[in-house]
Amino acid sequence: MRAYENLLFQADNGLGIVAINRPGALNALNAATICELGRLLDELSKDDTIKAIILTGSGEKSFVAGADIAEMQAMTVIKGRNWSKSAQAVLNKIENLPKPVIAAINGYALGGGCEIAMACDIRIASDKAKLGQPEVSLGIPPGFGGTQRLARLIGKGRAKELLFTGEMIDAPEAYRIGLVNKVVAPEELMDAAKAMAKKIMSRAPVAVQACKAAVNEGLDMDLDSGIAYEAEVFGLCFATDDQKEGMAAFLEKRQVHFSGK
Ligand code: DAK
Repeated sequence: MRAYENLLFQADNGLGIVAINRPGALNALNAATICELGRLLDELSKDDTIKAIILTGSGEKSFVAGADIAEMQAMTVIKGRNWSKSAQAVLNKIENLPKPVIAAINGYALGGGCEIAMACDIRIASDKAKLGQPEVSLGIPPGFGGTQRLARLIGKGRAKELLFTGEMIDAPEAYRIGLVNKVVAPEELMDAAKAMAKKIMSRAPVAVQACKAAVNEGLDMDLDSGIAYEAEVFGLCFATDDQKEGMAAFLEKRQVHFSGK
């Protein structure tokens, strides 16, 4: 694994733990960090020893406080467009990674930070976390897919309220409206994220991958097409050893041992 300037990486028994690490800027995303994150995700995607990923922010105060405003302010149109394209590609990478990605939201998840959390499969937040899309206060709309993913996650009306007001909400409110899956005490955050990842890692990896693909692809289709897509991935799983093992273990009343094949 290469060294990264603005990311910390740790492998823990098949779990890849990635922390965005720009302590002087509350982990705000500059172009270099986005670029590093893209490279690390490519490596993790190909690394068969890594089965699931936790994405968090380093320190106690912030997950990611958004895109780096100082860097953005000075952007030219061309630089802005290039940055926009590479940044959106990185979020798509998270969303489409063939492995589960859990966001452990340890503090501020604002603007691009909230958007990066929404690109993850599951969000667990510390009860100190604050989430929001404050871009309208800076004269811009969200640019990392926030208008799209937020509305899909919490519905049109609530998404518009958060987007139009730019207000931050606390973790219990984020849980109430379905923006995060779970809220825990700050000192329990990483354990809760690891427990969730380990539970998922104990299931058949190809089946989990099939669920991820079917939910992601299906949400962009009409119901009939989504159901047809589900039938395809369902059928494909009958070509795996894990389908045979899973069903045999149930019928033989023994513990299951998935190979990931
Ligand atoms: N960018 C750069 N620096 C930041 C930052 C940010 N987003 N957030 C915080 N910092 C820096 C502060 O400037 C400060 O630096 P120093 O003054 O110490 O050098 C340091 O981090 C500590 O911050 P504060 O002193 O402000 O800390 P407080 O506890 O008082 O306040 C806060 C914490 C999170 C409430 C506050 O820092 C804040 O409001 N930060 C900005 C939050 C924000 O507006 N985020 C949204 C940014 S816009 C795009 C894709 C995505 C985007 C845009 C385009 N394309 C693909 C085109 C995304 C846009 C955004 O995310």
